[in-house]
Formats: sequence, C-alpha cells, structure tokens
Amino acid sequence: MKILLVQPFSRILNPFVSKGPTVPPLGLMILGAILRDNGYQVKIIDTGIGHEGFSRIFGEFQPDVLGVSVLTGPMILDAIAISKMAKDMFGQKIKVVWGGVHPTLLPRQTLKNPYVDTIVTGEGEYAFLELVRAIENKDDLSNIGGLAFRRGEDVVLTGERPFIEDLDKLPLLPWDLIDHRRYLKYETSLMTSRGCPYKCGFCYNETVHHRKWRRMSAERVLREVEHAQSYGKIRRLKFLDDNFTVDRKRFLKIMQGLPKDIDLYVMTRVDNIDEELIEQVKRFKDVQFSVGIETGSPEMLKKLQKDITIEQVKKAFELLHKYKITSSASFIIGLPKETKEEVEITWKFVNEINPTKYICRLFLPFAGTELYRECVKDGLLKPPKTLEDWSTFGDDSKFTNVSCVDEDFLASILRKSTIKILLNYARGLKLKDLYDRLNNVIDDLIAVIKGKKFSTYIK
Ligand code: B12
Repeated sequence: MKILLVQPFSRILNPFVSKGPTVPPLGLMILGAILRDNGYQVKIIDTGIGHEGFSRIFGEFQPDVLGVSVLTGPMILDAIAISKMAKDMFGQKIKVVWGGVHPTLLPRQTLKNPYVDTIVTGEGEYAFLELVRAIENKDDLSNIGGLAFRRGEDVVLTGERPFIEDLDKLPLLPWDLIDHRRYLKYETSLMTSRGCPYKCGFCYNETVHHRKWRRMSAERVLREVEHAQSYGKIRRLKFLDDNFTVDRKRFLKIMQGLPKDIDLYVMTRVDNIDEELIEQVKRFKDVQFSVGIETGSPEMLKKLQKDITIEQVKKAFELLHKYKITSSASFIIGLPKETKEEVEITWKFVNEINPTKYICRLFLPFAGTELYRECVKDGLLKPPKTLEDWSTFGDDSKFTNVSCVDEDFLASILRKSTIKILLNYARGLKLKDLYDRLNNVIDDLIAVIKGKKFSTYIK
C-alpha cells in the first residue's frame, strides 16, 4: 500500500518573511514514520516549499490512500482541489482521508464534501495506522476509535480515542522523508508537548485537548534535538509548543542539555517569565521569548480568560528588556464587542511595552472556542454553513467583524502594525540572511522556469 501525505498550500503570505524559515509538516512526518515502520510506502508533499504538479505526483506514485492535513482558513480550498484531483484520477480506488484541527472540530460538515471519504479526529498516529490497515484488509471501520465517515446518508462518528499519554514512545522525526535541507537551513522546529492547561477563549485547546497537557521527557526532547542535528548543524531551535514552560523542571533540564552555540525560540506566558527562567537561557547565542498578550485592555483580558494581568505583562517586559532578551508579543484586535477606545488602548500598550518583535492579528472566531460560541449566541456571527465558507477565515479582504469598531479603523491599525512589524523585521535582519534568502528565491525561480517545480512563493 502506498500513502501520499499532503500539507496543502496556505495562502496567508508575508512577502517580507522571505523564503527562509519554513515550518516542517510535523504532524504528517510522525504519521509517515509510523506508517513506514509498519511496512507502508510513504511520500510527503509540503506545498509550502513548492512542488511538482499533483497530476504528475499522483501518476508516478499511484497512491492507494491520500492523507491531507487541514486547518481552518484558505488552505481548505487547496485541500479540496487536491482531493478532487485524486478522485478524478483514481475514482473510488483511492481513499481520501483528512485530519488536522479543522476536520477534527467539524467532521459532519466536512464530510458533506464528496471528495473526502474519512476523517481522523484528534491525534492521528494510531488511528490512521489502524485505518490504513482496515482499508488494506477491507475491514469495517466502526471498531476504530477517532474516525468519522459516511454510511449511506448518515455520518458515523466512532468516538474520541484516549490521548497518547506517553509521547516518548513516538518515533523520532523522519527528516529523511522530506527535503530536510529546506527546513533545517535556518531553524529547526520541534513540538515537544501537546495541549495546554489554560482556557483562553479564542483557542481550540479546551475542545480538542480538554486542557490536558502532555509532554515528552527532557531526555526524549534532547534525543530529538540530537537526531535533528545529525542532519546538519542547528542554527536556531524553535519550540512550537503552545506553552513550552508549563513544567519548569523539564524546561531547565532541556536548557541544560542543549548545545549553547545556537539561537533559541520559545513560546511561553508572561506569568512564567522570571529571573530564574532568564538565567537558564542567557547563555545561548540569541533567545526569543514569544508571548501572547492579545490586548492592552484589562476588561478584554478578563473576557479572553488569559489568566494574566496588565501588571504581569509590564513586569515580564521589564525583565526581558533588562536582560536584553529578544521578545515577541502577539495581539488581537476586533475582539467580540470591542470598542474603538479598547483598540486604541491596545495600540498604546504595544508602544509602552515595546517588544522587539510584534504581531497584530484580526480576531477570528474559530470553531471549538468559547468566543465562537459566544459570538453565535449573541448574534454577532452566523455559523458558516459549508466547508468552503470556513476558507475565508484569515483572508483579510473577507473578514467578519464582530467588534463595535468600524472596519476602516481596524484596517488602519492593522496597516500601522504591518509597518511597525516590517521596520522591526528590517532592523533585525542580518546581511548574511538577506543574501541566503534571495539566493533561495532565485534557485526556486530557476527550477520553475526549467519546469522542475509547479509553484514558488516568498513566504
Ligand atoms: C506550525 C503551525 C502552522 C503552520 C502550518 C501547520 C501545519 N503543518 O499544518 C502555518 C504557518 C502554515 C500555520 C498557519 C495557520 N495557523 Co497554525 N499552527 C501551527 C502550530 C504552531 C503547530 C502545528 C504543528 O506542527 N503541530 C504538531 C503536530 C504533531 O500536530 P498536528 O499538526 O495537529 O497533527 C496531529 C493531528 O492534528 C493529526 N493530523 C494532522 N494532519 C493530519 C492529516 C491526516 C491525514 C491525519 C490522518 C491526521 C492528521 O495527527 C497529527 C499527529 O497527532 C499550531 C499550534 C499547535 N499546537 O498545533 C498552530 C495552529 C494549528 N494554527 C492555527 C491557526 C489559527 C492558523 C492560521 C489560521 C493563523 C492565521 N490567521 O494566519 C493559519 C491558517 C492557514 C490556512 N488555513 O491557510 C490554530 C488552528 C486553528 C484551526 N481551527 O485550524 C492552531 C492550533 C494554533 C492555535 N492554538 O490556535 N500554522
């Protein structure tokens, strides 16, 4: 059996972040490793780094199963197009399986799409292996937990599977299954825990992970780092965990075991930042702490259930500035019922805490979040009726405004933000990086002209 795993194209582009750092399709890589260890032939295509045409890939590889990873937003359209192409070429011979956050949250609506046969909800590792085996042996799917599929006019949901408790048992990332040089050249992204104990109103975590935080042990994380390093020297290590510092002892152990001649990127919370934490990271070449602040308004902060205060934010940023740690702060504007004054408070607060890097996004009421339910209940949002309707999420030209602020004002703040972000970015850019990145784009263009690649874009 041959399985083709695809990361669809996300049209959310930032031309100035360049073609450099690219996030590897970590979910698909782990699925690929498990399938391969169990004797299946696997190919992974990440449309984010460009690829040959799908008709050629399908024609040459002749997959029996197509697995597609889908988030809410524009990538839905690409996921549908790839699935349709597979069905057009192979008919019912190919089984199309979707997984990832979006189909996990909305399996029934997703299955209304005729090109999707089965959905794996939640963690995919063992559910997908069991599904592939069942497809191979033409077994009934209803005994496999974590699936959704059509039976006649009905949709069958086989129920949630228990979480994978021991993440240490997962295989090491199979960098050889992807063009690892493209991913490891600038930074090495890893995910060493799942879930988050907090309950932020805009996050999917409560619904999908039930606020249960599970982690790899420090030893296992260090083995993963060493494994990645065997593919080439690590320049920057980026931990994509929703919150990397939940377990302080684990964090300190990992920091002590890492090579010191690297840059480090960690996502954390302001209430986790103190002198002890900073002491552990000072020895690295460059350290970036990324935190979600979301708003400068104390009322909004409460509404978001972030469980942090404006004072904690200020204190954390004082420390980060004192120790010259690179900080990255993200904010959201256009929150449900947010007023113009509250948006202005946020903008002022950004300038007050003055993070090194900064992201400002428009609020999107994602399914499976507390604020989504609230927006629907309060009549601020009509629930999107089709799978395609969700593809507009993240497309700034079609945003749904659930705030009390007019769209022009929100757009003006976003424009001001973008200028600030770009100026900060340009300030931090090293000449060598610029050269590397331009080089990459030129390589890509030559490949496209020679017909070796289907698409190129600057990310
Ligand atoms: C890296 C990342 C990205 C990458 C790509 C991620 C990817 N490979 O899919 C990029 C930068 C493109 C991205 C974009 C966006 N992202 Co993002 N991203 C992440 C991040 C930080 C890590 C993803 C990851 O690698 N996880 C680790 C792996 C192991 O988990 P996984 O991918 O979920 O895969 C597991 C299961 O889902 C399942 N599975 C996944 N795919 C498949 C496929 C098959 C066939 C099967 C069987 C199973 C399966 O099995 C895997 C193993 O258990 C997550 C946060 C997080 N904690 O996950 C946010 C997250 C996924 N992103 C999110 C959001 C909001 C976005 C954006 C909308 C943000 C924006 N406005 O710009 C865009 C959407 C773009 C679009 N739709 O076009 C939300 C999800 C919201 C949603 N409802 O989909 C998350 C959860 C962050 C959050 N806490 O809110 N993102």
